[in-house]
Amino acid sequence: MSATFPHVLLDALRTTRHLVVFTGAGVSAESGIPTFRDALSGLWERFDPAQLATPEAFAEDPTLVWGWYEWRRMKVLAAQPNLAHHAIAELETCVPRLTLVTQNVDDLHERAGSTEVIHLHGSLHQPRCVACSMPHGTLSSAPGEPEEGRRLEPPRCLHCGERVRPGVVWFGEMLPESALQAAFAAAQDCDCLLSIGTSGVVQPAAMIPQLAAESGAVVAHVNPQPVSVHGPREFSLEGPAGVVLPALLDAAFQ
Ligand code: BV8
Ligand code: ZN
Repeated sequence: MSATFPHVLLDALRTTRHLVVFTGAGVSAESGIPTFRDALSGLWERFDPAQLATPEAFAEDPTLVWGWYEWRRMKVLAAQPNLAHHAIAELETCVPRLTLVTQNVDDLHERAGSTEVIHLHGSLHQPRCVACSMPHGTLSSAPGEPEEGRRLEPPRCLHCGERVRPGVVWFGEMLPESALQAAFAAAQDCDCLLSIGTSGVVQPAAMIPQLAAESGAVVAHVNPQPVSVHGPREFSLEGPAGVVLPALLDAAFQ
């Protein structure tokens, strides 16, 4: 993609002291991981994700919710990081300081080589006891056949016998305080922020790009859909992250 990028953005990347990269489900789309809205395809399509990703849903129907998360976890195990994840990992070597903040619960950033990843919404790979919160480490690590729509009985905590739950932040649950504070601090300190593959719907994560813009940072959104921008230092780069990000790195650093 020999696209031209705004000079304000290229200059900001070349001279940044502290860059924040903020990602949503769209950065994993080209790895074949359905975005949150698409995640309810097939047999789950009759459910609303915001209804299924809640403590109430798990309490009411643990086998349905656990089956959905195990299907998603198997898809992540079978997936590979895409060119966007690799470009973000490479960005770490191009700038003095990069803070990566993700809303995603997959580990594709880590598998692409990103060294520090702030997970605002937890991880599919950190199940814990619903009662005593003890981490449950013995989930199968082989990507099985992700059977869509299959109910699964969650394992039992080895410490207290209660059910194990996914290690994600559900709707209505607080985000991990330290992760949120670190993300807010980075957004207020940075001089450039790339927001990649997010619909900017879910709070409080969606505040991150706004905080950066209000602190004077240059902000660019990477999304196949146009993102509404405000002012001369905010940009919407339309296209898939796996195409736009490698081109942006080439334009800025080659
Ligand atoms: C909280 C983990 C406060 C789970 C997720 C009523 C009741 C209760 C709460 C609320 C309420 N109303 C509002 C709220 C707050 C609520 C909220 O924001 N709701 C929304 C729906 C309005 N927030 C919360 O509940 C949060 N907690 O507020 O607690 C509180 C206060 C006091 C006491 C107690 C609590 C917790 C929110 C965290 C929820 N967990 N994930 C799981 O994954 O199962 S959020 C989940 O959805 C994802 O993590 C993601 O962040 C979000 C959106 O998912 P998607 O839409 O799929 O992804 P994304 O937004 O990233 O969109 C995809 C984008 O990619 C699109 O724009 C698309 O165009 C683009 N794209 C596609 N392909 C590509 C691409 N981009 C680039 N390249 C491509 N190739
Ligand atoms: Zn327990």
